[in-house]
Amino acid sequence: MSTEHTLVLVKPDGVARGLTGQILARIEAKGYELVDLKKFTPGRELLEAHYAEHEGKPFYEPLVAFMMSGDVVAAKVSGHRVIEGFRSLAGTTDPTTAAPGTIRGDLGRDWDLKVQQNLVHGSDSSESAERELALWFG
Ligand code: DAT
Ligand code: MG
Repeated sequence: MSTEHTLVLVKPDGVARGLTGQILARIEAKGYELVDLKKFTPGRELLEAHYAEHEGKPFYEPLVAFMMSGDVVAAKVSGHRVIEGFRSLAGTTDPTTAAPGTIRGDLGRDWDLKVQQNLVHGSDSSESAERELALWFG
């Protein structure tokens, strides 16, 4: 078995709504390991580096502002194929139409025209995971 690592963020909407425990429980119930956890309000510099691929898109500024609006819980999660597996648990980006059974589909919906408040972030590839884990966990 080859173990990989991914970055999961419970975004400010998830923390503010008291869903952190439920979200982390789904990750553990799937059989993944929570290797490291921290809770804090991220600053602009970290978020701009994290979301560099989206710079210039219409939702970029609202996204950074939303992510700075309160505490997030960052998790380093490990397991076989966890990058793909967590993306599948999270569901598609738009929480209004994400499939039932997923975190976004069961617990989320859209509240804002400018940015989708979709409860969680998960790295989308091994390159992203490595880059993002270095940013959030050093
Ligand atoms: P994901 O979080 O599913 O990997 P992404 O990387 O394409 O999605 O976008 C990052 C975040 O930006 C996403 O979680 C919510 C927000 N976002 C993406 N596309 C959007 C859109 N068309 N309108 C509003 N917000 C959007
Ligand atoms: Mg993404």
